[in-house]
Amino acid sequence: MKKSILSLMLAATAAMSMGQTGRALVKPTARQLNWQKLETTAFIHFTVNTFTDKEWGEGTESPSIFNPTKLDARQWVKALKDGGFKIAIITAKHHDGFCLWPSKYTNHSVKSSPYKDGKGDVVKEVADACKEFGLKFGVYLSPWDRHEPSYGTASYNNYYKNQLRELLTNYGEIAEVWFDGAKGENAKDMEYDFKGFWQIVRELQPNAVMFSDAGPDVRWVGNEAGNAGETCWSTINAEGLAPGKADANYLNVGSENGKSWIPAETDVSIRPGWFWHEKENNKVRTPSNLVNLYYQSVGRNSLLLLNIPPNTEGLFEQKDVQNIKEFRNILNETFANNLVSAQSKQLVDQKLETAIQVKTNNPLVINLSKSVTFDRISLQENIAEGQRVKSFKIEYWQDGSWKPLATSTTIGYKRLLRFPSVTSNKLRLTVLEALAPTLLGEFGVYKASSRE
Ligand code: FUL
Repeated sequence: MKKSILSLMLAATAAMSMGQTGRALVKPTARQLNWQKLETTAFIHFTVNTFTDKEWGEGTESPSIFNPTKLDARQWVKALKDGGFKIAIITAKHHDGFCLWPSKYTNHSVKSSPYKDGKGDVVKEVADACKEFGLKFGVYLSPWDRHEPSYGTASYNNYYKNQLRELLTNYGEIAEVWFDGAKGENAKDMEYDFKGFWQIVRELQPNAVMFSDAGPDVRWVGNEAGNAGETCWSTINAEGLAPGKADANYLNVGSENGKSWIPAETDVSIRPGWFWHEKENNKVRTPSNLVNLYYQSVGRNSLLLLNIPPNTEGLFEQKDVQNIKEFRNILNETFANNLVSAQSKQLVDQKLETAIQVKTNNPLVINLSKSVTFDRISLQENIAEGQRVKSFKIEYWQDGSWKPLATSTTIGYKRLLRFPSVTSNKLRLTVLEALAPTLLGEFGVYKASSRE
């Protein structure tokens, strides 16, 4: 294409996306947008720790202890499917260095274990089950490795890259790669070649999102308690951030001035630990506790990454299975019936792209189907065009006047509001501050399930 036409087109696109501050709005890539819409994804923490009752292995564990005699990855993935989770991410290698697949580059793996007489491949079993049940598949490969002798030398980066290549070439489509920044205080000094790692992922799995404290695609939410920031921007300034070296409070909230689109992922476990411990069998989060996590993550412009750990037999416990199923049933019940009038077609068609433009300080009236009782509101921006809303309020019509209902900050992909029931036939939304005119993609009004 001629250079001048190209630059004209680029200038036009930039002008359309200009925020009120005169800065261009930052937007997600297609892979980030697709990932955000998944809402709920799952972690599966499983390794030698499951058998030693530890959270962090030492790296000295003998592979002979890894013997899950009833392992059934189909049971895991079927349970996740019933729980409405869209990706399953397996800890292919945790900090102890034990590999759940028969890596060519070490003997510290399933191939030296009694599991299937050393012929098993847990990563493959999970990948295959995901294909069967229609889930996406992801891998966690810990950079910190307490077993591998080359750890602490430059050649460890090659070891890690080789393993990454194995995982990214032999198991089909990978939706997410998890780069954990955790590292023990007494760990050997080691400069990881993250740039090199990330390049391999882009080359071998261009649709996969990469998670780390600093992105490049998805960032840590800053805690493991299931709490995205009340205000949560998908944009941050990533300069100076690195996996394991980021300010947790900053990651929790993000920044309206952020130059990079790196949305927050909320990772949290269904139990106190990430790995299975018998003593935690009576500490499994209840369905309503899990529903609360959904409000605190997805409902604050983040994504829920819930961990469910298999036990020493290689199975999810029944309690965990039941609770994630019930979690989904409750959400389905709460969000089954949008009470907004069907006349507001663009706001109820479940398509973010068909958005309504809302000017700041210009109330938008939303009619309900009739006079109804409700206690939940869901708002969504068309984030394909950036995240814009800084604050807004909602009022409801009662006895001939507008009454305050809720005031809140960011919306982004989704904002869920909970409040005591009110009865009304119309609402109005006023955007109080925004980086550019709001593109309101969806608006939902609901009466929560009594089981919440
Ligand atoms: C942390 C790890 O140290 C935990 O063991 C767990 O894997 C969690 C998801 O990330 O950084």
